[in-house]
Amino acid sequence: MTDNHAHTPYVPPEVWTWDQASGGRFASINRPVAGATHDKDLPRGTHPLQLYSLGTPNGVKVTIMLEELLAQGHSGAEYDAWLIRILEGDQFSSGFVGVNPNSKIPALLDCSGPAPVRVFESGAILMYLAEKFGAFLPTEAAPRAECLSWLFWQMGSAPYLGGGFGHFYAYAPTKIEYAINRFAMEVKRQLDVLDRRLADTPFIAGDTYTVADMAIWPWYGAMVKGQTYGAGEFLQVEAYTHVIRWADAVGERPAVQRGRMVNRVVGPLEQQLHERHDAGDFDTRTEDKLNPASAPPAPT
Ligand SMILES: N[C@@H](CCC(=O)N[C@@H](CS)C(=O)NCC(=O)O)C(=O)O
Repeated sequence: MTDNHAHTPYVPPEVWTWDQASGGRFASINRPVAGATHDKDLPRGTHPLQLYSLGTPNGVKVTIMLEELLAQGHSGAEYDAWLIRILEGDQFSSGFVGVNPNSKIPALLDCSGPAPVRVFESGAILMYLAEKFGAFLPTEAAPRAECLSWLFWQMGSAPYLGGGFGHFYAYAPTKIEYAINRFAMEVKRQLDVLDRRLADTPFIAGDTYTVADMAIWPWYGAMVKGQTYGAGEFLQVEAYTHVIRWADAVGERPAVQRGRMVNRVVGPLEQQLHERHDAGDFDTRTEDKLNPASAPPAPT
């Protein structure tokens, strides 16, 4: 008798039920309900802005913005960046859910006013900070519309790159040709959108560097540099030469290099700064903290 089970086509039942084990790599955190799983307050530092995040592309957008604001001299953008380990379920604490009912990083608490202001969704955080400090978002109607169009383009498009292509190409427990084809096509189309745009303008929104670049770079900049899902060759990313030129230019900015390190828990240790509470933290690398013997001698 042959086992045909693996080849039986899936027919959705009348009513969907949750089979946690089918969640693959993210089975431990994915669930079909919202809300907190445990009672725990968030830590609170001394700076006006409290960021609860992780160094994923969505998290990095915000730490780049904060580092850019500080580099421009906006001292009100001083921040504490706390690490939220999503694979361990930190995003389901009562404190985190209070700042983001959607339980996803990044989440920001602005404590500079009489009452704390919570902001969630990376695009909303970028816009909030841009408006608060009057930076990296044009104020005139036409360039502002262009910038916000690209910012919202990113928010709508990246889930096809991450949740669609990345999930089915790299993480799904089985390789499903239909799903990979569908999302590979969409990601290539999106990269072509950017490539055509960047053939005409140095930055995404035009002549100046804005929140649109900060939002798009961690996703699509990493993609064309072959750093995402091991899919550089599969998607032939070297074809998007204008995106690569822009990705390199953005990646050279010192604030981008700092922002990329914050709350980062993967890759070379010298590029990880698990929490950031002071501008000087960048000088004391995570590696030095984990292994004090490797740290340079303290200045006398
Ligand atoms: N649209 C959201 C997406 C945020 C998001 O997907 N965050 C992921 C990490 S990159 C997360 O926190 N996942 C945890 C979970 O799904 O439980 C944003 O841009 O802020």
